[in-house]
Amino acid sequence: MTANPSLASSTTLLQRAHNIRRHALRMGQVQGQGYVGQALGAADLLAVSYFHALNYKPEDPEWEHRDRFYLSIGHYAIALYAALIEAQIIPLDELETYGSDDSRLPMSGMAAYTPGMEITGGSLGQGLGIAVGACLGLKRKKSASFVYNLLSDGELNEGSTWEAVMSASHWKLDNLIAIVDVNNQQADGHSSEVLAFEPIVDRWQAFGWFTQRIDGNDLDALVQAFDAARSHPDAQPRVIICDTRMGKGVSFLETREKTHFIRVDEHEWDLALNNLEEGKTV
Ligand SMILES: Cc1ncc(C[n+]2csc(CCOP(=O)(O)OP(=O)(O)O)c2C)c(N)n1
Ligand SMILES: [Mg+2]
Repeated sequence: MTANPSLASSTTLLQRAHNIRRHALRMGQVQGQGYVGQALGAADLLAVSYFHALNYKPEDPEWEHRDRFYLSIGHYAIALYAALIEAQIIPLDELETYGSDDSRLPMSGMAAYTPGMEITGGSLGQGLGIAVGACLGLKRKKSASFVYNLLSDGELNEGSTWEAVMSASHWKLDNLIAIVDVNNQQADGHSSEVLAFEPIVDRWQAFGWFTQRIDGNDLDALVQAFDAARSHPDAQPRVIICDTRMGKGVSFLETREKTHFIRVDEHEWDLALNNLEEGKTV
């Protein structure tokens, strides 16, 4: 069931995810560079967040009763802008300003600049702690809103993340849904080699979280996991660990070795957009 019935439309989640990827590639093309691999990898979980799970009003991004989507990882801003554009919280033509002076879409996410960008990211490992505080506040207000926090596998290296993980179960925050994008990449190489994060499910469970692990590029699995996270009956926080593929949807980016920050030759952006269209299954 869609949390926000007003957003239910004939546009499928597959189409939404495809559009999110296209918007991200176009923004990458505008700047000639960017964290595009992450946006392509996270497009499916963003489509399910914004077109299945979250309750919000596109015309009123600060609506008090909205579900919050907190992006810990400021460098994933391009991914969130693409989703906010698809959700009509940001006008489509604004993507042409991405990363330029005076744009509302800076390369790192800034809450003060962008409608729908709830927190300022950048310093990794802060988002989940902010989400814990927000969940406590919402509970005091007897709000029915959920807080979603998208964090990266690189953020599992941060002690502050685990402090927040522990606090969330102490406070029985059943209004908190963490989504971990496990792309096994970070700036210095493969996440599992920089600092091993397995057994990731056992670890979150041991901290008292309702834990699911899925293929984060499988829309059906995402829908089921988001539904289960929302409806889970016990008074505990929820986490959805999503294994995703960097560059998903563009074959030559999927197989590229170093994808943390992508620079591609000018003509390759069109190739990437064409490749995305060719692989379209809707
Ligand atoms: C506290 C902190 N330490 C270091 C950095 C520098 N930094 C920026 S992105 C990044 C990689 C983080 O891993 P992840 O988010 O998993 O990378 P991705 O999947 O996007 O490649 C690092 C170390 C930072 N922003 N904040
Ligand atoms: Mg990563």
